[in-house]
Amino acid sequence: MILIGIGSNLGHPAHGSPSNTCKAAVSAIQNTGCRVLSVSNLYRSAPIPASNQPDYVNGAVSLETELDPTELMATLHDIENEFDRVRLAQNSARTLDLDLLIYEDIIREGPESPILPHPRMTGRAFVLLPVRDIASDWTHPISGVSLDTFLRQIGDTQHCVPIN
Ligand code: PH2
Ligand code: MG
Ligand code: MG
Repeated sequence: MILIGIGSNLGHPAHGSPSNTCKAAVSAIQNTGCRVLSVSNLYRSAPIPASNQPDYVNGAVSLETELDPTELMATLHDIENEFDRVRLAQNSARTLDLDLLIYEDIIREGPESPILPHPRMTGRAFVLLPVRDIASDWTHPISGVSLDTFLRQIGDTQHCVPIN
C-alpha cells in the first residue's frame, strides 16, 4: 500500500477553494500514470502549529505505481509546482502539499528524503483520519502501533472535522 497525504489552505486561482484544489490534485496524481485506488473524505482543521493562516483542508489517497519512493516524491513535487506551490518557510501557507506518507512497509530513516513512514504523520489527526478512511488496519512498520492507538493518543485536541 502506498499512501499520499493531500493538503491545501490557500486554494488555487484555477482550481478554486482548498477543497476543490485537493480534488484537482487527485486528478493530477492520476494524470501522471499513478493508479489511484481509493480517496478519503476531506477534513477541515486549524493549522498545526497554531497560527493565523487559513484553515487547512486535508485528505489522502492510496495508489499503485511503478515509481520507487524517490521517483514518486519527485513526481509529487512536480505536481506541487504545477499548482504554483511557493516554499517560503517550513509550515507556511500553501496552495497544495502532497506528502508521501507510506510506501508498502518500507522504512527509510533519512537523512535524505523521503523518510518513511512520514515522520510527523503519527501525531496529526489531519493525516490519521483520512488514512483511516482508506487503510483502517494500518499499523506502523517500526513500532507496530495501530492507527486507532495513535488517534486515541491525540484525543479530540486537534478539532479535525469531515467536510459534509
Ligand atoms: N501541514 C503542515 C503543517 N500544519 N496543519 C494542518 N491542519 N494541515 C496540514 O496539512 C498542515 C498543517 C505541514 O505540511
Ligand atoms: Mg505536509
Ligand atoms: Mg510536504
